Amino acid sequence: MPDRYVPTPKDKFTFGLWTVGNTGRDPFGLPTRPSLSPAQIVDLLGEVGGVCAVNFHDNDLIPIDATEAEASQIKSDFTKALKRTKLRVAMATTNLFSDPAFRDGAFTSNDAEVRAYALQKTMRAMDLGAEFGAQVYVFWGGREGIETDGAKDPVEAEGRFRQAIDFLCAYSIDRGYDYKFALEAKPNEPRAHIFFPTTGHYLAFISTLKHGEMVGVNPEVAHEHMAGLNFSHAVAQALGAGKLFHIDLNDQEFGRFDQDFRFGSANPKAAFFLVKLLEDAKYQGFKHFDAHAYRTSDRADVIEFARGCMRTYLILKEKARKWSEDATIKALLKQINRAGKDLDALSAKYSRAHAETLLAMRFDRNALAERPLPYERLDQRTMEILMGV
Ligand code: GCO
Ligand code: MN
Ligand code: MN
Repeated sequence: MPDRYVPTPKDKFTFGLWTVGNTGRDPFGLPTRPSLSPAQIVDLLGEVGGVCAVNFHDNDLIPIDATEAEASQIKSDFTKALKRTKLRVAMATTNLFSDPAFRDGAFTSNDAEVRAYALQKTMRAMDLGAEFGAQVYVFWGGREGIETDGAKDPVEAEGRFRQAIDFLCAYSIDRGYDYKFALEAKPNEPRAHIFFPTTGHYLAFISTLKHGEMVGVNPEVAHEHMAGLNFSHAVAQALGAGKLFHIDLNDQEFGRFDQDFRFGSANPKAAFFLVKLLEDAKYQGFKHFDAHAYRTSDRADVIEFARGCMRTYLILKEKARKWSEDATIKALLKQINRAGKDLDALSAKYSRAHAETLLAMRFDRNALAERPLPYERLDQRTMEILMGV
C-alpha cells in the first residue's frame, strides 16, 4: 500500500532556519550538533522532502556583524540552495531578542535609542524578507516585557508597541510590500512576563491599530499551553476574527519550560482537534513547525523529527476525516446538537417582536436538565479512532 502520509509543497508546511538548524544549545549545556549555514539548512530541508518553504530571522540568514561582502556571499549561496531544493521563503521576522542591546526589549525599551534601532533593524529585515519573496512578517516580542513591574509603565509600553507597529505598517505600504503582519504572543521566556501574553491579547490590540486590516496573529501551540490554555480555542477566535495569518505548530507539556517539541508529540488529542479545526475551517495559510529536535538527536534524527512533524499532521488530518464520517460520532453529534430552526430565527436578529416572543415563552427547566449529553461516549469513541481501534 502506498504511504498516504507523504507531504507535498501543496500542504504548505514550512520550517524556520532556526528550527531544523537548532544546535541543541540550552541554558545548561553547549551545542550538541554542528552549526549549519543557511544554505546547508535548506539542503537538509530538501533531504527531508515535501517541505514548501523556509522562514528566517534577519540574523539567521545574515549575522548581525556581517560585512557587505559576507552578506552578499551568504545571500547568493542561499538563493542557489533554494533553487536546488525548489524551496521558497514564506515568512520573515526580526531577531530583536539575542543581542544584548535588546536586553530590556526593543519597541518597548525605556531607551529611545534602542527603540529607534529596533525600528531600523526591522525595516532592514523587512527589506531582506521582501527580497526573498516572504509574504508574512512575524512579530514575536521575546524581550518586550519585565521582571519587575517598576521597570516599565505598562500603559506606556503598550503605547510604544502600538506606535512601532503603526510605523512599520506604514513602511510596508510605502515600500509597496505586500506583507501581512502576524503578531505572536507568549506569556514568558525569556522575560518573566512578556507583554501581550496570549493570542487573545493581540486580537484585542489589533483593533486599536491604524492599519489593523494588514495585521493578524501567529498563534503557537507551546505558547498557549505554557499559559495553561486551550490552543484550539485561541485559534478559533483568530479564525472568527479573520486574523489567522500564520501558525506556529509544535508541542509542549503543560507547566514546563518552553519545549518546542515535535508537533503532536506531547498532546496528540489536542493536536488532533487542532488539525480538525484548521482543516474544517479550510485554513489556507502556511503551517510553520516552530519546533526543534531533542538535544540528543544527530543530523539523521533531525531529519526524522522534521518528517515526523508533517507526517503527524497528515495522519491527524486523515483521523479528522474518519472522525467526521464515523457513524457513532455522527449519531452522537446529532443527539447532542438539538436543532431548533424557529428558536434560532428568533435569536438571530433583534426585533421587539422577537424579544416579546422570547419573554413570553415557558421553558421546562427540568426537562432541559434531563436531556442526555453522552460526552463520555463521544470522547471514548474519539480516543478509539485516535488509537486506531
Ligand atoms: C520562541 C518563539 C520564536 C518565534 C520566532 C519567530 O518561543 O522562541 O516561538 O521561535 O516564533 O522568533 O518570530
Ligand atoms: Mn516558541
Ligand atoms: Mn514561534
